[in-house]
Amino acid sequence: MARKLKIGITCYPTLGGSGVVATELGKLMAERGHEIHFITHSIPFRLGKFHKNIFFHEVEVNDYYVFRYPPYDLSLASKMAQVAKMEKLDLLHVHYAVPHAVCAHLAKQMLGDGFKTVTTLHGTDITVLAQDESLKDLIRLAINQSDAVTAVSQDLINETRQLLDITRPIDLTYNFVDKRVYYPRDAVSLRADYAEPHEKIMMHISNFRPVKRVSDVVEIFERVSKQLPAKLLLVGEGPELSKIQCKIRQMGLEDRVHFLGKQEDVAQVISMADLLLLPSEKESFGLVALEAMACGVPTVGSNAGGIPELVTHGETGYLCPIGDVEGMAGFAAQLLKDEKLHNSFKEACLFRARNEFCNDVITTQYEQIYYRVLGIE
Ligand code: U5P
Repeated sequence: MARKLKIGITCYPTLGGSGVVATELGKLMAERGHEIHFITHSIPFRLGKFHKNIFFHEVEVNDYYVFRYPPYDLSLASKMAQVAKMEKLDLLHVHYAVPHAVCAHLAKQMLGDGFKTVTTLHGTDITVLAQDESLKDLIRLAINQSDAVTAVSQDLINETRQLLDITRPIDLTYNFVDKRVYYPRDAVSLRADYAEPHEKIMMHISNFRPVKRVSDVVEIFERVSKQLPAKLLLVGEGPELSKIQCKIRQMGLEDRVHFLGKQEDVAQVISMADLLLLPSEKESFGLVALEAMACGVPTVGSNAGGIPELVTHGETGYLCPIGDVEGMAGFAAQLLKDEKLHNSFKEACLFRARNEFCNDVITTQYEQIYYRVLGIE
């Protein structure tokens, strides 16, 4: 049996796909007997209950008065090196290239070449930051200096190569969900709080950023609700929320739309839905579509970024070009009107989530990458 590792993990500990996946991965690695050290500015959201193999090291930033901007990146790099030395870490796995991979590179300089780093690209770090010419060279350096680089979709790998002119190998490691948490939950009584038994529930879950095109969600819903009795549940919060509330009032849809705010138990909430809407402009993976899939809920959305790698058009959902609200509404209505079709999509969702994106499969892939960079067979 291969030896147990001591792994440092740095991620954005707040809500958002990359932080969720990094935290879940740490928990799963700890269950496999590895020792996990989170090095972040606050305790990761979703870390949950105590685990004897998980430790948390807080990065404290010195805000000495001469600093116009407190140097978080330098504090993080120093903390990484300090924890690596003190805890005898085998490697550091950082999620997000900027600034985490850059800090890991600095830490490596302090520790010597024997220390290994793995970087996972989650999307925004490449798709947004790499467009900024002033950061391009720095991101390229961080990626090239990592001992292994992974990305959460083939689309993101292609984009990274194209935008940053990167030729080094990048492993494809899809995001995953824990099948012990994400499965179809009993939601009969919860559903009754929001919809009549004959009504269908459509749902959207996001951070309400412009890139999620929540306005399209409302447009799609309005078209569908002209064809069949339906309710829309909106979960999460973010900058576009008040604009969306306003739009819903203007369209006279208030009595058919419910705002649930930020929710922690997404598996329970999503189990109420008959359909998830994800019409994003850009999506490197689309974690909520996977969470929905694992709970037996098909997705209707856009074919942006990595979504087509996750949602199989005509089997586990339907995808249309970005902004094609007519097309998405047509497919959504078709699926919601036909119970037999809906059931077959539900079965296909459960099968695909369990087989392709399950925690066991993806955790093993990451573990193999760790052993590979450490030269352990
Ligand atoms: N999320 C929540 N609660 C919310 C809204 C979102 O836990 O109220 C989670 C989603 O379930 C998903 C992540 O795991 O945040 C968002 O992923 P992404 O859309 O940033 O990829």
